[in-house]
Amino acid sequence: MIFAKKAMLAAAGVAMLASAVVNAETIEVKGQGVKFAPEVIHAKVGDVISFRNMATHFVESVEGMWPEGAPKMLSAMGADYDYAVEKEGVYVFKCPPHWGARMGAVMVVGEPADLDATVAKYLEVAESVKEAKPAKGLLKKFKESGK
Ligand SMILES: [Cu+2]
Repeated sequence: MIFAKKAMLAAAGVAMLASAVVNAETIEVKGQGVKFAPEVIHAKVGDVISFRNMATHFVESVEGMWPEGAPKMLSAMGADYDYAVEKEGVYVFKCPPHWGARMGAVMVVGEPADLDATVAKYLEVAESVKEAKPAKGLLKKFKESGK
């Protein structure tokens, strides 16, 4: 009996996993001039962020603006790139060669309970770390977008 119950629980687990995969989406982010389109992304765990039209661009996580334990982003110059979303939270990434022109984006995964505090913390990082400064405008844009 115990074995049967375990097997049922395992089957239920597989079914849940399967439905999560079915609901997973591919979200396309394009390099457009010296911007990512879109610049504000809403995603969920299981989605894939698909970077396309990346000639002259690449993508990298912004230090200090990344959920703890989430895999970092780093693509090759000029290449398409797929990033599988594994963790809830707020992410900021950049195109390093065009970061001075603010080519980056803010991505929210799931519904983080500490969203406002995290955005406030990232804004502090943008104020204090020179390398992170271009994120300020993106985070403000994100706040204005109404989340
Ligand atoms: Cu770029």
